[in-house]
Amino acid sequence: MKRLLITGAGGGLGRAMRSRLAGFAETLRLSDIVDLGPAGPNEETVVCDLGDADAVMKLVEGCDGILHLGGVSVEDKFSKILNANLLGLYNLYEAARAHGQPRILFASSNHVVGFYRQDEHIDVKAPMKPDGLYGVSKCFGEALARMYFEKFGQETALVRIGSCFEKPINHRMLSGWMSYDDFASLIDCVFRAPMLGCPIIWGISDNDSKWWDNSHASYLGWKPKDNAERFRAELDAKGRPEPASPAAVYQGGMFTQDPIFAED
Ligand code: NAI
Ligand code: 15L
Repeated sequence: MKRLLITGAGGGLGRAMRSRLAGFAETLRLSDIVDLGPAGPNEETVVCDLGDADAVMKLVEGCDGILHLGGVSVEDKFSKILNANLLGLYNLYEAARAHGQPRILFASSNHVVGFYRQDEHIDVKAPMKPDGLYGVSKCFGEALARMYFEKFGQETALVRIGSCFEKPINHRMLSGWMSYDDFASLIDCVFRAPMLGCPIIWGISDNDSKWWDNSHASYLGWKPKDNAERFRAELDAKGRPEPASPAAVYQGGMFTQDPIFAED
């Protein structure tokens, strides 16, 4: 690939992928609303608000692929979610349509199904049950991507990331954790696949405990290697959550308890 755009490059996943994807494309175009520091070899940095349509149009020009990580990543005021996750996503897809439809990996979230219980096993046919406005914005993102696929053939991988951190930090993440290395290998599979389409993919490692079934996406050849189970003893030593606590009941955990945040 000549040029891969990474939005949200200043965030947790963006920083973790920046180093892992260094050799993935001739040029990495890194973008965020925050300063990204000096560009390294083969890097370009662009400060850009996803809500700014003209800026996003320029940002996408000349890119062969887009790793879309940018946006509000937890529950927040609707105005913030509206700008970054709804308007921002529309701007991105319109820019992609204008610039040759580069393949997109959209960082969706487990919070589109956060109100399923942890004793339920679901696949991608399960109706959405978002657990807050943030989750709703990811439902919007998935629907928008699907519309651009059906109408224009724009390919997108809709990756419902569970919890992608260095390691799982609570018992809930023993099921939803995805290691950074497994995410990097998923990105590789998504952008190298001869045909992608618009699949929903659960972004999880090969954890012993699983709520989500990825068998429909086996054509991508993604084989996650890590397993959250090796952290169980460490987490047990810190104490288990109360069985009736939302952290132990819902797939979305404590996100199910967030209020609708008031605007200023
Ligand atoms: P993060 O919050 O660390 O990074 C998001 C980045 O987006 C930030 O650097 C922020 O400055 C940028 N951003 C926010 N509003 C923006 C705007 N209006 N214009 C341009 N950039 C803007 O989040 P993280 O953990 O790196 O997640 C990356 C993506 O993956 C997010 O879309 C998140 O919703 C999604 N995700 C992450 C999960 C995880 O476990 N890390 C789980 C599920 C989904
Ligand atoms: C998400 O969607 C968030 O972006 C991330 O910060 C985590 O909270 C993750 O879900 C999770 O559910 O653990």
